[in-house]
Amino acid sequence: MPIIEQLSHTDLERLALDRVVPALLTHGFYFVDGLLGEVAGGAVLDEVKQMHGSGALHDGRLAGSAPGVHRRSIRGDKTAWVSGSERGCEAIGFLLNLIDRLISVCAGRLGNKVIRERSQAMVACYPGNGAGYVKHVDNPNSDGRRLTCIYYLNKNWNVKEHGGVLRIFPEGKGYVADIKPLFDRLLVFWSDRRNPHEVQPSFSTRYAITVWYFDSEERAEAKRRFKTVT
Ligand code: AKG
Repeated sequence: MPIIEQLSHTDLERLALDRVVPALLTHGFYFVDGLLGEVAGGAVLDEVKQMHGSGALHDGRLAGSAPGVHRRSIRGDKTAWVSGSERGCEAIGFLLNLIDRLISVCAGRLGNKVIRERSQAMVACYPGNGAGYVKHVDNPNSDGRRLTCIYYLNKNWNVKEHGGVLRIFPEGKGYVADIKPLFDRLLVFWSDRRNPHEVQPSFSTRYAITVWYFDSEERAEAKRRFKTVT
């Protein structure tokens, strides 16, 4: 049964405390399938397709790359940033609210960091032309991002044909984790150097929505640093 149809506060707590928190503390990442179910997940997908179709997605941003480096050789996605309260983003707003609730239950159990705020949501599309995103760390230099949450939206995804695997290289572990970008799957992982990752070349249109939750102290410090630099 889709999780959303049975998701009382107790169920959400159980998911957070019995599954997400232990997996994060042990392995550094966790994914859950069937988060919203067919109907609500489908509504999110429709909104994302609508955004894509209307030209709202643009080339993904590159943080501090060397001059002359071709953006598409690093990341080939198209993105847009939304709060979830925009017209036409109601289902995305519903998804974000659910992820917020889940992470707020986890937050107090993930060490002594205060995790309260998050970024806007990044809606991303790899257009299926073989583009991916080279190996990188979301937060290599203490910009405040603590947790990365990615919700995937791809029905009938066949890795052999479509590629698009997210490969995580957990720091100091002798294995990699290959995550398929499957419809209605939510992935959570530490945003820092513990989880270098790459998106392998994608040969079909690949949609995802990402949010980052902040360590309040590190975020405030990063903002102070940024102000003194500019
Ligand atoms: C990023 O946007 O930083 C990614 O690594 C994308 C991950 C994914 O879509 O699986």
